[in-house]
Amino acid sequence: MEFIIYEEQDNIAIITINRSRALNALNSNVLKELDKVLDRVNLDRIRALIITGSGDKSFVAGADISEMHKLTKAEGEVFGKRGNDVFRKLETFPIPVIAAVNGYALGGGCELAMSCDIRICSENAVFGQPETGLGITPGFGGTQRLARLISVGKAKEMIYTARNIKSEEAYRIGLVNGVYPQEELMEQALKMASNIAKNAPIAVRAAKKAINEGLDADMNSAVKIEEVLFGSCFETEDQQEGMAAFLEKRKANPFMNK
Ligand code: DAK
Repeated sequence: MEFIIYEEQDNIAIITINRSRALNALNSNVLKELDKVLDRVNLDRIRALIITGSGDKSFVAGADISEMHKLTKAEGEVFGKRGNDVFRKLETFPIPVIAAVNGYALGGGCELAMSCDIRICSENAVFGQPETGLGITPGFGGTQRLARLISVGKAKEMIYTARNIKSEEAYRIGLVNGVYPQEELMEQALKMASNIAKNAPIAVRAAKKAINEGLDADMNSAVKIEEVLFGSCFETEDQQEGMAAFLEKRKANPFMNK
């Protein structure tokens, strides 16, 4: 792949968007490669995924403006669909995804981070949806996910004014879970991923599905979604081992994803 670096550390996968000459901006090829690499993650073995950008300046500086500026309405829709499809794949990816935002996360970059389950960032990170200043709306889910993740008023302010925010503000408004010096960011992302990976994978995946699907439903349907997913964890080897270890006052054996 030209624009994606894929690595594994034990049961954690790391995807790096690597197009540093354009601050990792997303063109059609980057989106295609991202889509492909997600299909290659071995979900029997990998328990958490980290997404980051190459270098120490930018996570992703948005969709590629040089590719977008000449699009027709029909082509714009195709480009928007390509981004939306891959971001939705990420959002519904069976295992947790952490965005390690190592610099600019603008436009499509902010939208990519918001498609992940959890965001942490470096001190120099900058978030924003600058699209209205370019004559377009956010097109990879930004109008929807930002308004769901932070307050509706704050999301509208960020999108209407196209004002970027720095890492401290992103933390204060709940867009990111933590801010770290650049050199500690990956270490912190890996630490969080390992803390996830040590828990029962079937339970973690069911929890992700319950939270995501429940947020799209009314409360009566949402608790039913939870009931079914809760039930699905029983009779698994990991549930039996986890509970037996508690009752026998011993440390549980590593979970087997069974
Ligand atoms: N696209 C293309 N190239 C980009 C880019 C981008 N988004 N961001 C940076 N680059 C390129 C620059 O053109 C420059 O290339 P060269 O001139 O060296 O060839 C190189 O990266 C370094 O950038 P700068 O020289 O500008 O670096 P600075 O440190 O001075 O500034 C910056 C960094 C991030 C503040 C600045 O580059 C910047 O403002 N970049 C654009 C950020 C931005 O506006 N991003 C949002 C893009 S709009 C839709 C689908 C998708 C979308 C919308 C609708 N539908 C189909 C409905 C999504 C839209 C967006 O994401």
